Amino acid sequence: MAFELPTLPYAYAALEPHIDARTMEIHHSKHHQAYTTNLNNAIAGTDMENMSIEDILKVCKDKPAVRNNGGGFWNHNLFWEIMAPNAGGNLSGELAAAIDSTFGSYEAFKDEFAKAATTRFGSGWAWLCVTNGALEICSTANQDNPLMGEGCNGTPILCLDVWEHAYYLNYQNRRPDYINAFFNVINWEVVGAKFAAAK
Ligand code: MN3
Repeated sequence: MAFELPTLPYAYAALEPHIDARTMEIHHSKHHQAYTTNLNNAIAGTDMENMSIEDILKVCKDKPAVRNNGGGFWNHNLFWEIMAPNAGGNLSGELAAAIDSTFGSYEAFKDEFAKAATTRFGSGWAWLCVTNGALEICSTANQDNPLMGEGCNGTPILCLDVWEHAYYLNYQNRRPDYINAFFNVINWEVVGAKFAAAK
């Protein structure tokens, strides 16, 4: 049972002008495909072949090929899912209330998440997690993620890829501009459902 590259739930151009079509195409069809293929190769013939990806992430820390490619596979699955065209801004309900009570306001949450994404040195991810029922922001290096016990060690409900391959074609060295644009494509409906399930 091999892992498969998921089909994007929208067209490559759907997130423009915030994330350009060429970046999306290369990111999904080349980068994410490579993580998927290399994960399958790394677990072939091992006990991990019949495990869920979440279970694999819990036990792969001393297996670099599985850690890097399993993380890459899982992280991008979440990343595509929590974005949508014409999204952003529609934050309401339980998650909105939790963001207000945890961070003070949506703007304060935005600042803290952007700071985690901006200050991650080199390649990695920024996360919003549910840790013991509470919201928490963190970042991780490379393709590590909180399910491995890295960062805030909780259940990720929102993530942002800050590897250069995620933004360099359109934004070059301007990572803060890419981070700012990301808030226009967050699918809060999906993130809210993940919050409800995780807390
Ligand atoms: Mn990536």
